[in-house]
Amino acid sequence: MILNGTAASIKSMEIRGAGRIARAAVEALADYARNLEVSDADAFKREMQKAAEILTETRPTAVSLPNAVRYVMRALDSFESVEAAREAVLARAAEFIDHSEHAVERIAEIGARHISDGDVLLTHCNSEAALGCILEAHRQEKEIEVYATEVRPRGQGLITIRALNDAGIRTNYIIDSAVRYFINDVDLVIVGADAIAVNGAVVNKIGTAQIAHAADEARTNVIVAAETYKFAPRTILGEKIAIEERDAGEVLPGAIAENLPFVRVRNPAFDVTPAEYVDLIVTEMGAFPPELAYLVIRDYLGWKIEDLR
Ligand code: RUB
Repeated sequence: MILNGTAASIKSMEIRGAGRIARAAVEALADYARNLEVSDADAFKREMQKAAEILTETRPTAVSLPNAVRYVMRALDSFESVEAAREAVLARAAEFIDHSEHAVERIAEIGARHISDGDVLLTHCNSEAALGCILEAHRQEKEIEVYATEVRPRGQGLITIRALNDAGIRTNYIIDSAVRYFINDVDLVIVGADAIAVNGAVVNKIGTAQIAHAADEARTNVIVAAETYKFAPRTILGEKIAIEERDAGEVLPGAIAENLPFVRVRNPAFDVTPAEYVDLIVTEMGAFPPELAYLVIRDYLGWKIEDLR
């Protein structure tokens, strides 16, 4: 069974990026359901709930993870036998994965419309949704150039520049703190999201807020590419999105840190960009300003305030 392996890989970031995390968790849940041997339907539900918890506890910020797990687990709201429950879980898991893959493709198509021939783009971290838009614009033969950040401390920028290089896109690789230095050369910032709150605030890789602020000052537009399952329904009730703080050793090796008893390393993995610094959110349902986040949660995801209490 792949459940524990997937949970460990999400924690260690071998599997990373909000969309990939969601799909991997759903695949692990489906695999668990396929192999679960229990005598009755209640035991099936209990075991599935334990598996769902193991997966959702791996990383706290990407809301795609609980949203995806919840989507699959709704199969267990009502069922009559173990076999019926198993089938329902497998069907919903397949549906989610199919939806997710199509969503990323659709976002690429819609996002590419907002990239013009001759544009210089800047992206941060490694987002398959954001990168999808850039690659699609290139595929449409728009002449583009990209600035990609390094992304301390885990270096996800390296994955991004490899993909851009493989596509033959002219790319500038810069350290995170060089963004403001180059921002006047940039026409459009395009990033992904781990979560989007009801007020349109975007949670993404640490440093995104700083980049959006620099972009705002330079009058450079900021686009966020995100599937609808990254919207966080519970933020309607004022629930905050937890920001993961990772191990200090990712920033400063233990051997150095232990000689600095008065120094505490802080390592938040994400930050919050207020809606006022975001011009457009591109989802598989279309592109809209961040102020309309509530409509996605209510009309598209179908959450009502009653569901949240
Ligand atoms: C990844 C990150 C990405 C979003 C969106 O952080 O911040 O921008 O998850 O990615 P980490 P995608 O590397 O810590 O997981 O568009 O691929 O879902």
